[in-house]
Amino acid sequence: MSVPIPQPPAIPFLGNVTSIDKDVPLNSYILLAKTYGEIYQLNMMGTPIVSINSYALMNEVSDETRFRKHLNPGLFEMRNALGDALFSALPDEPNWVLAHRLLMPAFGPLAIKDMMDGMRDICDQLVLKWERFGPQAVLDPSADFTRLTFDTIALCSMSYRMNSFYSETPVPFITAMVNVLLESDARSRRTRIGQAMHGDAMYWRDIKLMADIAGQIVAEREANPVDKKDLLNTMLHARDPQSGRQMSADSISKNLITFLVAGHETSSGMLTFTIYYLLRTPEALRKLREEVDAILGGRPASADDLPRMSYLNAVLRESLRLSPPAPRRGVTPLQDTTLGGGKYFVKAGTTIAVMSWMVQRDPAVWGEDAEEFRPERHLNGAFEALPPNAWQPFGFGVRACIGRAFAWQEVCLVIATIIQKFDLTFVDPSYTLQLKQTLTVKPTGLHIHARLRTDAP
Ligand code: MNH
Repeated sequence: MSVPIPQPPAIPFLGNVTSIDKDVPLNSYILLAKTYGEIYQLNMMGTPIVSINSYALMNEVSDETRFRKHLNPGLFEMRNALGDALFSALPDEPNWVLAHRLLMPAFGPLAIKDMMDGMRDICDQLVLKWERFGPQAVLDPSADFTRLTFDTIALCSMSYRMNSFYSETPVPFITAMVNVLLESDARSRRTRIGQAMHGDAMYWRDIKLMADIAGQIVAEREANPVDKKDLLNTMLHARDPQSGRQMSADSISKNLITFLVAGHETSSGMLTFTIYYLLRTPEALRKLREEVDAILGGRPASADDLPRMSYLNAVLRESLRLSPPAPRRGVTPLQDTTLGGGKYFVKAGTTIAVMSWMVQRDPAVWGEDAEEFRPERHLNGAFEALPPNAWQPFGFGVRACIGRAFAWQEVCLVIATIIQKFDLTFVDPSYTLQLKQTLTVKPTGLHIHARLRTDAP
């Protein structure tokens, strides 16, 4: 027998929309999960959204025979900018199938190793900046990591220099992107009349600005061809052996923008969360430094060094467990179904929000200290021995992250290099984690000092 899914009190017409925090929706979802438990349902202006918060339920929906990716309303609005490119495509859209098949190899293990020089180039720019600013400077790691990840994806996948480190304020693409992300989400929460009264000229102008920059990158490559199997050349020239199809100009533009957006926001959040957790946990910072010094000594990290740093890898796994920068994903049942062993009925097509932020703190998997940052829990084969689908910061199945290996190598390199070079401290030792949310979440208000180490090997 199924039981009703718990639902917070709703008001007529708008439903639960007004009870969700406008700036940081995640904070509301965390509170709701603490109040209602493993599952609850919201009514968003007439549309039901089911949120799931336990390992058991996430594991159940991680099954492509019963469930597939579903765009939540905010992501659906992002199609205004990203169309049917990889991230925002509907299930099985033809351009997704083509782009997925052609572009996966551009982010495979061999291709990623070849990107090491580009990654180091940008990482050195960050190190030089922090070194030159000196130990008194108040650094904003989130802003500098955004410069770093944005420049890295553009250089490594398109051989294009954004030069964000030479700009005091965010470069125009970033400003337009943040506006479009926020506005897409806001649009999804407005009524049709509310939207009609709310002008959208700036929204469409920002979308055009992003498309213009994509056009410029393509035009420069076409005027100056290079002999390289990077993402851009693959998009421009690869042909699907099965269908003989090539990507259209529109699909190239939308995917290029997608890679610039998806390729930096999350990795930048991951870097900032990791620095936060390390500063909060001196014991982990000390162990990490010991490992970095033992494996690298004073020399620059190579691509082969990074996987050998087991404590570093455990730190990153733990950072993504507690604070996945993409804190939820959407799925929907292919047919009317039940969840929780027959307990909860869910109609085909219903939006289910998988709250990985909550699930990855489920004591059933992680124990009573689930809320603590403890990299040791992933060491000595423990990570590999986790129950299936317990750790999902990169999503699941055919629609999982295409940039996972890229992000991992980039973040390993940057954290190892920073720890090798600097002593870091909080500017405000009483800082507690505050979140900022667009499509992804990252810490806000975090400031640090970086002093060159005097005890470096
Ligand atoms: Mn990434 C999909 C998280 C780095 C490009 N990414 C996803 C999904 C998650 C995710 C979760 C699945 C979303 C969903 O189910 O709706 N991504 C991350 C995290 C990092 C990350 C936590 C870094 C940390 N992603 C990157 C990088 C790139 C990238 C770097 C580009 C190089 N991600 C993508 C693309 C998709 C995606 C493209 C969509 C894939 C698809 O649907 O086919």
